[in-house]
Amino acid sequence: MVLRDKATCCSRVGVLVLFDKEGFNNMQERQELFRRHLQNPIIRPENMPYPVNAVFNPGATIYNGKTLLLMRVEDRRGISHLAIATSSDGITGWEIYPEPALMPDPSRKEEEFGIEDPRITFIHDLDLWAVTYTAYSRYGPLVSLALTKDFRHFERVGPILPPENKDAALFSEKISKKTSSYFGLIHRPVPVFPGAGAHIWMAYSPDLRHWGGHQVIIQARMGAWWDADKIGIGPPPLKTSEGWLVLYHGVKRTVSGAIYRCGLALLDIENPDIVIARSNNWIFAPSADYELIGDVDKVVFPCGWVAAGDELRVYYGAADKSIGLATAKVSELIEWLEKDGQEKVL
Ligand code: BMA
Repeated sequence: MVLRDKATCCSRVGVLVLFDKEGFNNMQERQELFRRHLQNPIIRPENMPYPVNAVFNPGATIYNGKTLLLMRVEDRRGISHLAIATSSDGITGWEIYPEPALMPDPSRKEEEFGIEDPRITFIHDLDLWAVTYTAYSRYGPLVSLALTKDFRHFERVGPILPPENKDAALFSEKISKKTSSYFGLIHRPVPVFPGAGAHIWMAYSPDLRHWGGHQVIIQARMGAWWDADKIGIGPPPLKTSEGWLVLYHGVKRTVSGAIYRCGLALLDIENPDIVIARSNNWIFAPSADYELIGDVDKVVFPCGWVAAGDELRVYYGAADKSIGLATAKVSELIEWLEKDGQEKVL
């Protein structure tokens, strides 16, 4: 029998390396292709410089050479705003700005109950960052947009898609269609039509303000599937040599509540309406204590990732309470998707 001593990461018979030198757990997660950081959750409510209930679901980007997280912070009324944390290596030494970055605007009806779940995209053509987020109005949640060049001043464009709609993320580059090129947006409307389902849609715009060309690109599956109840994009699509890589969450309702897990899809680089592959199995699911137990149990909810070459750092909300970090290799994800992904699912 191999006796493991977890504290020293060694077995008494031979050597069993549980953790690699950067402190990521190498066992088990292999199967899911994501490696959680040992110090997860990397940011918790008690790390905030003012009292909050939860800090979770962050957007992510590189700004001024540092990793910047735009985090959803839920205050002790239950209303969310956005706050910033930065780190030189994207893993440790997080510095949290003393003041919130973006508060719900009291003059905007659509932000009455807060602003949530930001996704950050650097738009090359405009040389600025676009932040899509959920504005929580009494008429339902909708998609709003803000633009920034420095993460201190934000130009609020306001609502770009009416309720109920959330989980929206922009493409970093314009997409050519016939004679013109357009900004691309993935979003997730929820129709009231019975049985219509909550699927991932594509939309296009000439100016980031007016959106059309809406169509379903990835459907929630049915029955017992892990992504049968509803699906929504996580971080903005990542441009790779094989296509736009999409990490999306899928929800399954059970008698003990919903489970939020993640899967992958690959969209055609020229025409992202075309799904090249989509995972059958989920690749990331709640399993650590901080993902299983929180304000909403059994939730992993990524909204941001940062790629450095092949290395991908994924930032996710854990059980609607804190922020986790997991890493993956882009090449491994695509290789796996080629094996596990069924082609053309619609
Ligand atoms: C979704 C969003 C997320 C949240 C998740 C799990 O609908 O509201 O902000 O993390 O549910 O509660």
